[in-house]
Amino acid sequence: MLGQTEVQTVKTSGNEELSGAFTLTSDGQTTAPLPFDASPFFVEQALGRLYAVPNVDVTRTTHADHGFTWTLTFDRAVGNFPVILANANGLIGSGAAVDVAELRMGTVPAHYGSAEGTLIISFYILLSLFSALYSALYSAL
Ligand SMILES: [Ca+2]
Repeated sequence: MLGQTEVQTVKTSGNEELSGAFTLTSDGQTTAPLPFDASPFFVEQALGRLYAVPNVDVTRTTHADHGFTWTLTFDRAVGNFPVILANANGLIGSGAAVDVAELRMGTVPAHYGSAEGTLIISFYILLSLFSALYSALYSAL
């Protein structure tokens, strides 16, 4: 029943050690420059300033191609979030690149906001009322 969180990865890479900075864009809004070695907290804060981006948790790992991978886990309620755009223009180093990938597509909870879901919930509320009434009557006998 619960929705699944969207997970995207932002991966910098190059042929040599990188320096400089890159930016991330969502729905036409761009972050402040993110240093090549930005902390997860820094990225989280920068994304938090873009109104189109919901709550996001960020973790960071290193890899062999002279860069980092930031893993962005989006708020459950947003469902399938559009892939964030990255701009590597400010990254310095041979072959410097930033790639964003959707690691897991988000989904909203089943029956979220649907008439069917409301009906099911109403039915369970009625059912529990009846069973409470029945128990009360039964124990009164
Ligand atoms: Ca998506």
